[in-house]
Amino acid sequence: TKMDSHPSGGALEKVGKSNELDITSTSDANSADSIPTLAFPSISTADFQFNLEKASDIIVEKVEEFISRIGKARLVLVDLSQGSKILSLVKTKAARKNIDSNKFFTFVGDITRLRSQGGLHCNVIANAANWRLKPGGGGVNAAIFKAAGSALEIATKERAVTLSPGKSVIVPLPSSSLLFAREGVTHVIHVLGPNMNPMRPDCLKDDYVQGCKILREAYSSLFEGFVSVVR
Ligand code: AR6
Repeated sequence: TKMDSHPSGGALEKVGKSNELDITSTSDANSADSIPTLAFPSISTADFQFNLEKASDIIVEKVEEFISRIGKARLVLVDLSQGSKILSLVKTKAARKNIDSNKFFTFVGDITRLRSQGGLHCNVIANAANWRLKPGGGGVNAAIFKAAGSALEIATKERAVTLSPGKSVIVPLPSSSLLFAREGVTHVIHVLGPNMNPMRPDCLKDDYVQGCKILREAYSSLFEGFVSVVR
């Protein structure tokens, strides 16, 4: 496993064998821009306090399950910091399973600034949402609603008013949204993961049998949604 510094400043962490094609090479920059790409945060592992070892197993398992169904498209797990524990766990486990690092990799950056700051165009981004599908609350949800502006709130309300754990909803982003204009994001997929935080609604206490089942459902629903967008 190696880590490359991305031409545009972001850090691209590659998973897989080191002799694989380097997708960061500048000659690929234009063609790479048109590859349908889903950027997603690690669902439930910050505010919702889901165990990182278990979550990383589920992410890699679900990526492996869906990777053959996404054609030329790519899946990218994103987190804010270079020291992200979930990124390093997933990177190691994906490499161990020989998952194609051109189709799945990890990336350090703000999910609302992937193209403008990281040089990585992702036409679809996932949100770790809350059950009310409302802005705020911190984490990636607050960042995405803030960056997208009221256009996302309005478009979300047209699709759904609440979300159950393990489910997702695809929201086409109006071109009036800054996330569309600046980042080239055409769809936001809201996902509600299992909550293990006693301070938040629907806490599962320490029930990881239920928790893992719901997290698997959440990723299946997210990746199915992405497949339906790119098809
Ligand atoms: N860009 C990329 N990754 C991010 C960003 C960002 N801007 N912000 C956070 N992360 P969390 P959850 C990472 O807490 O655990 C909200 O209040 C973060 O480091 O956003 O599913 C909602 O309203 C972590 O790896 O989501 C819900 O109530 C991952 O995103 C609740 O939090 C998910 O962290 C959902 O909690």
